[in-house]
Amino acid sequence: MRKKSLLPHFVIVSVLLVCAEFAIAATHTITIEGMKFDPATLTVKRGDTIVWVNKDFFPHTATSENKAFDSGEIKAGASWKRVVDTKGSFTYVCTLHPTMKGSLTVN
Ligand SMILES: [Cu+2]
Repeated sequence: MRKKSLLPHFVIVSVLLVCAEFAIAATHTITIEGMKFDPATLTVKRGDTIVWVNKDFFPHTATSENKAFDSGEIKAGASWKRVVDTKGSFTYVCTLHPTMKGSLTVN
Protein backbone atom coordinates (compact mmCIF):
# COMPACT_ATOMS: atom_id res chain seq x y z
CA MET A 1 0.00 0.00 0.00
CA ARG A 2 1.34 3.35 -1.04
CA LYS A 3 0.13 6.52 0.59
CA LYS A 4 -0.36 9.56 -1.54
CA SER A 5 0.04 13.02 -0.15
CA LEU A 6 -3.25 14.84 0.33
CA LEU A 7 -1.56 18.19 -0.25
CA PRO A 8 -2.52 18.52 -3.95
CA HIS A 9 -6.15 17.92 -3.01
CA PHE A 10 -6.05 20.66 -0.39
CA VAL A 11 -4.56 23.02 -2.93
CA ILE A 12 -7.28 22.27 -5.48
CA VAL A 13 -10.08 22.64 -2.93
CA SER A 14 -8.61 25.92 -1.69
CA VAL A 15 -8.42 27.32 -5.19
CA LEU A 16 -12.04 26.33 -5.86
CA LEU A 17 -13.19 28.01 -2.64
CA VAL A 18 -11.38 31.21 -3.54
CA CYS A 19 -12.96 31.16 -7.00
CA ALA A 20 -16.42 30.71 -5.46
CA GLU A 21 -15.86 33.62 -3.09
CA PHE A 22 -14.76 35.95 -5.86
CA ALA A 23 -17.10 34.69 -8.53
CA ILE A 24 -16.50 36.24 -11.89
CA ALA A 25 -18.59 39.38 -12.12
CA ALA A 26 -21.61 39.19 -14.38
CA THR A 27 -22.94 41.75 -16.83
CA HIS A 28 -26.65 42.50 -16.87
CA THR A 29 -28.47 44.38 -19.59
CA ILE A 30 -31.47 46.60 -18.95
CA THR A 31 -33.22 47.53 -22.17
CA ILE A 32 -34.98 50.87 -22.37
CA GLU A 33 -37.73 50.60 -24.95
CA GLY A 34 -41.24 51.99 -25.23
CA MET A 35 -40.65 54.31 -22.25
CA LYS A 36 -39.92 51.35 -19.97
CA PHE A 37 -36.93 49.80 -18.24
CA ASP A 38 -36.86 46.07 -18.96
CA PRO A 39 -36.45 44.38 -16.58
CA ALA A 40 -37.82 47.08 -14.31
CA THR A 41 -36.65 45.16 -11.23
CA LEU A 42 -33.24 43.55 -11.15
CA THR A 43 -31.15 41.93 -8.43
CA VAL A 44 -27.41 41.65 -8.95
CA LYS A 45 -24.23 41.02 -7.01
CA ARG A 46 -21.75 43.64 -5.94
CA GLY A 47 -19.09 44.00 -8.62
CA ASP A 48 -21.46 43.19 -11.47
CA THR A 49 -21.79 45.47 -14.45
CA ILE A 50 -25.15 46.90 -15.48
CA VAL A 51 -25.63 48.12 -19.04
CA TRP A 52 -28.62 50.28 -19.88
CA VAL A 53 -29.34 50.12 -23.62
CA ASN A 54 -31.63 52.78 -25.06
CA LYS A 55 -33.61 51.34 -27.96
CA ASP A 56 -36.01 54.27 -28.15
CA PHE A 57 -35.66 57.08 -30.67
CA PHE A 58 -35.18 59.73 -28.01
CA PRO A 59 -32.92 60.08 -24.97
CA HIS A 60 -33.50 58.69 -21.48
CA THR A 61 -31.60 58.67 -18.21
CA ALA A 62 -31.13 56.16 -15.41
CA THR A 63 -30.90 58.31 -12.31
CA SER A 64 -31.09 56.86 -8.81
CA GLU A 65 -33.34 58.72 -6.43
CA ASN A 66 -30.60 58.88 -3.78
CA LYS A 67 -28.09 60.14 -6.41
CA ALA A 68 -25.92 57.01 -6.06
CA PHE A 69 -25.74 56.95 -9.85
CA ASP A 70 -26.83 59.11 -12.74
CA SER A 71 -26.32 58.17 -16.36
CA GLY A 72 -27.03 61.61 -17.72
CA GLU A 73 -28.71 61.53 -21.12
CA ILE A 74 -28.40 58.18 -22.85
CA LYS A 75 -28.94 59.12 -26.48
CA ALA A 76 -31.14 57.14 -28.85
CA GLY A 77 -29.39 53.89 -29.73
CA ALA A 78 -26.67 54.46 -27.14
CA SER A 79 -25.90 52.67 -23.90
CA TRP A 80 -24.44 53.45 -20.50
CA LYS A 81 -22.78 51.04 -18.12
CA ARG A 82 -21.82 51.04 -14.51
CA VAL A 83 -20.10 48.63 -12.14
CA VAL A 84 -22.16 48.45 -8.96
CA ASP A 85 -19.88 48.45 -5.94
CA THR A 86 -22.29 49.40 -3.16
CA LYS A 87 -24.78 47.01 -1.62
CA GLY A 88 -28.34 48.21 -1.23
CA SER A 89 -31.61 48.86 -2.98
CA PHE A 90 -31.75 51.67 -5.48
CA THR A 91 -34.86 53.03 -7.10
CA TYR A 92 -34.19 55.03 -10.20
CA VAL A 93 -36.11 57.06 -12.73
CA CYS A 94 -35.66 58.68 -16.09
CA THR A 95 -35.41 62.37 -15.22
CA LEU A 96 -36.79 63.24 -18.67
CA HIS A 97 -39.84 61.01 -18.19
CA PRO A 98 -40.45 60.62 -14.44
CA THR A 99 -43.12 57.98 -14.97
CA MET A 100 -40.31 55.62 -16.00
CA LYS A 101 -39.17 53.81 -12.87
CA GLY A 102 -36.79 50.99 -12.14
CA SER A 103 -35.36 49.23 -9.14
CA LEU A 104 -31.91 47.76 -8.66
CA THR A 105 -30.91 45.61 -5.70
CA VAL A 106 -27.22 44.93 -5.13
CA ASN A 107 -26.37 42.02 -2.81
CU1 LIG B 1 -36.95 58.74 -20.49
